[in-house]
Amino acid sequence: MQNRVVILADFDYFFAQCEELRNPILKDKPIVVGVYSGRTEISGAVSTSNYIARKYGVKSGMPIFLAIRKLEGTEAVFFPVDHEYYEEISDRIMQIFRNYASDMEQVSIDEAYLDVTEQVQGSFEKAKNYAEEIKTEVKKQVSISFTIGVGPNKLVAKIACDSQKPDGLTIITPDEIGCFLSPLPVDRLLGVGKKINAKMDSMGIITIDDLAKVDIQKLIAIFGQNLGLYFYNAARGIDNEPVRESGEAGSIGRMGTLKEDTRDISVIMAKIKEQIEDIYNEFITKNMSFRLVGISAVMTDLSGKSRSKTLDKPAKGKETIYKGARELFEKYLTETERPIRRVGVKIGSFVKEEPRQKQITSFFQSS
Ligand code: DGT
Ligand code: CA
Ligand code: CA
Repeated sequence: MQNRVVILADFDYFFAQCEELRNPILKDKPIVVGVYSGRTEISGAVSTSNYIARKYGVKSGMPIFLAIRKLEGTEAVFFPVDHEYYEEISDRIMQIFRNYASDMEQVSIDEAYLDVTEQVQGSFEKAKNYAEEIKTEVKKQVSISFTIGVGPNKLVAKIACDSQKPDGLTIITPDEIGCFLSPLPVDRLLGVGKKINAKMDSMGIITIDDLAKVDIQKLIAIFGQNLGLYFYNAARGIDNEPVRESGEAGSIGRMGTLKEDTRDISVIMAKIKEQIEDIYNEFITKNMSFRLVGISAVMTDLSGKSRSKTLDKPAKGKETIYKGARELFEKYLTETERPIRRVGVKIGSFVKEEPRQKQITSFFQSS
């Protein structure tokens, strides 16, 4: 079998970079984005900050008053989190990613895996140019920088990505996995949180190489069958999890900008119809039915709304998506007077005809 080529893209200092994008004049100043609890003007926590603010010691999760103290005497600017705006930018980038990958799995608002095996014919050399091309295209269209990790699977791509930020590009070929992983601390592996890290520490397991030297029976005895086996493989950079579109959200959706702002249902549905074609092509490969149809709309002031409906029984047809989306848009248009700029449609609540394969992430729920 040909080896896979998997990319993980992680947007740099994402919320703060979005604020830079909308206020370019602030680019050279420390920028902090925070969740304000509202009790006092400065109570709350730092969500993220740009790299200039990080130089002064600002970190995610830190109380805002502490960030203010660290940035005293600078021209630092503070923003409240504007999730809708960040999501809008994230959606635009994810949409571009889709054109570059056979499969894309969005992990969070600022992270996605891309399976590009076919696009680069399994070649890591080609993957380097390809990754650069994606970065350039996103910079051109959205002006956001991000970091890419490339590896033969998701596990290696993720650790590669984390190893050099911001605006990084790290490629780990199958031959390099051993040297790359060995010296890293075990908590760089997904699934090694505080508790497990402490446990491993007490067993003298500090690096991934230490972990790779532990007997599989011992790992299973200590961490259980699933997790033990996972650690055994992870320490060797083995991971067969596919890049799958439905991801955590368990839905397939598309979002796009209308040619012009409108409230005309036929214009909206023409766009939605294109998106349904796309969604449907992806959906039929899954051997599943869906129970949910949803729409979203972004208005001219960039405010956004979503609506969805649950079907009486699981469905498989394109027409059902179209009919459901049309119903939802018709109803939605009676609720607002503003023109719509962007529209999207999704299906979800999948019911599979065969039992689902257990996903790695389900092992971690108890840790
Ligand atoms: P990076 O990737 O190191 O350049 O920086 P970010 O800011 O993109 O960090 P990342 O990828 O860990 O997180 C993505 C977004 O999630 C980030 O822009 C804000 C949010 N976030 C991260 N950590 C925290 C946190 O501790 N609290 C809150 N409220 N939000 C967070
Ligand atoms: Ca990030
Ligand atoms: Ca991230």
